[in-house]
Amino acid sequence: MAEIARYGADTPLETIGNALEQHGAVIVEGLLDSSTLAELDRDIDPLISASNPAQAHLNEGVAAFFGKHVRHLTGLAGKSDVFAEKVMCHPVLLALCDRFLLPNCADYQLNLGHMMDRGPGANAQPMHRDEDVWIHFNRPRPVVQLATVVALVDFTRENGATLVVPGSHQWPRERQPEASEIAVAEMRAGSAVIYQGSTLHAGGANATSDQWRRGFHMSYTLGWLRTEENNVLAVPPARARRLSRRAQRLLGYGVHDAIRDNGGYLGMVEMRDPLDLLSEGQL
Ligand SMILES: O=C(O)CCC(=O)C(=O)O
Ligand SMILES: [Fe+2]
Repeated sequence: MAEIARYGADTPLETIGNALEQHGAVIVEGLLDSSTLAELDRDIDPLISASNPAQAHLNEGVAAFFGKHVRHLTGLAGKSDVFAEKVMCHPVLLALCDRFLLPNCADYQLNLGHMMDRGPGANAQPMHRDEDVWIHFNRPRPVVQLATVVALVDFTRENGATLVVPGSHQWPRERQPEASEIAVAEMRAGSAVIYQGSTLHAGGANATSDQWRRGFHMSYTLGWLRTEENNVLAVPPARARRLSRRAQRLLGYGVHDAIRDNGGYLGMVEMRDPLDLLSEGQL
């Protein structure tokens, strides 16, 4: 049975990054401490109970991918400041983004910040690569995405821990994993499985447990690519104003300034950086 390399959150980032580069996935144990988990629960509990697992989806493909047993909470940075500051801006996640994404852009951004509460009866998702959302971007291509599933409860094989195929970020696209090549990201609440956008993975089946498997599914991408969630609408200026400048930048309020690389200036308003307009009260 395949295994995912595991490290404590205080392991040197170079070691974690090297494993992520080599295997396409790592587990970081203890990324969030128990007091942060409790703060997140306080923000999330009242919202998730209003979420309907049988909600309508964008189209039949998306509906089949998620199924009818999963409660969703999207645009999390606009719903929980704790998520925005302590999860989205987590120093381990951002250090890994510096290493994997920054060589290919002037600044990276959040792609999506989504909570899935995968209930009893949830089927396994099909194996997929998250970066396939940018299907029109031909290969070979640089690393475009770093993704993570952060466990908010203990993830077990029974309750549908994320399935990951170590090494598959380097496989030819048509290669399918054998059962023995699929690892199960069993981990304690507060730990995270971090993987490249090109690594095969899937939410596991919650077939035999009576627990909701609650986790954040979030990812970061290059600052010049369109994001899955429209973060400046999910976190409009009135809400974004109270967040740190780092969080605002990750949400796409900052311009993507590639002038120093002989490129251009993306995302401006009134020919200025929206971050400055936000701090001056003009947005
Ligand atoms: O929740 C999980 O374990 C994985 C979710 C996932 O891969 C996705 O929704 O793209
Ligand atoms: Fe995925």
